[in-house]
Amino acid sequence: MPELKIRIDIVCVVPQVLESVVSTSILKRAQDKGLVEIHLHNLHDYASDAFRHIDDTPYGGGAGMVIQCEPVFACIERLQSERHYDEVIFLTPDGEVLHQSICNELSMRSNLILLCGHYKGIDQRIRESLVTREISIGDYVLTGGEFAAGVLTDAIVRLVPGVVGDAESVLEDSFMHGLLDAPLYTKPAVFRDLHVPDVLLSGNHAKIAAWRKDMATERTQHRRPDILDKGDVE
Ligand code: 6GU
Repeated sequence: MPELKIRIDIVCVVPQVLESVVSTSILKRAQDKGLVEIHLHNLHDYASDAFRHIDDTPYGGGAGMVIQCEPVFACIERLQSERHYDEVIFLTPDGEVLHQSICNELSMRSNLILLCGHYKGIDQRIRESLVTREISIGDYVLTGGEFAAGVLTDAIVRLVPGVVGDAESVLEDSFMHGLLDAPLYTKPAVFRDLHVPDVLLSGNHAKIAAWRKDMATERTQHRRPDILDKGDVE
């Protein structure tokens, strides 16, 4: 199998928000194993004035501040002069809503830039000249794109071969086959008077697989009928 490695550069206003996210747990292990590189960039480092300003008031008036072209162009053009990027993704509530299929697709890329907005938004010329794709993580509004970039990074990195120990577990997760996961149990078999379903203790793998499929279907019908309607169940 070819060695797959992904590099993600996150360009943002408050990199501190993401420092612990990228330096602990699975994201840390993925980097230690050399499967992933994650770099955080602080837009203030690319400001052209001594006060490290990166935003100003909107032309035409209105509330809130807008991130300026200069620092964003300086940061992204510097990165692009060092290597080719497959996508420059702007995290924004008016982007395409994130879905597992987008994560699957992005996990096969080599180099990605994730650009986080903050304040009211960013200058439209950045979106038109630098950004190749715009993604939202759902229909609600956050103060900035940092958490969204953390979510997207986590969802992509766990799909890179070798990052999650058990490849089967990644493939069986909720959404991968268009169904939610079946319920899970672990030891002990009886806790207080709560019993693990007998079928899971039976050792009959065919019966267990059939039970899981039934439970997953039932759970999906009940909680997310919209997924079943799409008909992408394998
Ligand atoms: Cl990507 N950014 C912000 N600020 N809010 C969001 C979002 C992104 N996705 C959902 N809400």
